Amino acid sequence: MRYMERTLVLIKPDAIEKRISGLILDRLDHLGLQMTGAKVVSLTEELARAHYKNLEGKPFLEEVIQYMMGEFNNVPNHKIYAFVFQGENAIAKVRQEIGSTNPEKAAPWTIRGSFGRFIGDVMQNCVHASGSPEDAEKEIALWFKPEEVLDR
Ligand code: IDP
Ligand code: MG
Repeated sequence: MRYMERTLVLIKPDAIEKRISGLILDRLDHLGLQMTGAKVVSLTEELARAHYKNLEGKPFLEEVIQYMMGEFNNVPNHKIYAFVFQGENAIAKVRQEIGSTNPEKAAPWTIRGSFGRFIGDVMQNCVHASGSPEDAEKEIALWFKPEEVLDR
């Protein structure tokens, strides 16, 4: 069991457009983790590319960058909502609650299963959550200054 993990959660432009940020946070709240960071970010292409560096070479990378930049949704200012959650097994707990990457394959009761969809052939899956402790720490450092996250 992993203790006191931290994980980065992003609410993506499709979820902001649908006004379901509150619903998503409600589901995450029920996991019993501590929210230790929260902010509204105006996403730059530089940050989007740094965040998805591990997708380099994938055929859908440019589509994902456009999606994260809000080009497929009616959301001004390249807005993304970013959060840090902390607690025992935080990474697995959040990943389980958000469901599989592909919203059509995600279990129906998960966040992506409930609210994600394809618009044309663009996958819109509502949320990001870190996949491993190493990724989480890298991602939190990209999105948050140390003083913007409460101490462990
Ligand atoms: P994850 O978000 O579940 O960790 P990753 O494989 O890390 O999934 O991919 C990062 C993001 O890239 C996904 O959340 C999704 O927005 C996008 N993505 C992943 N696979 C595909 C795909 O096959 N087509 C289009 N977009 C994809
Ligand atoms: Mg991932």
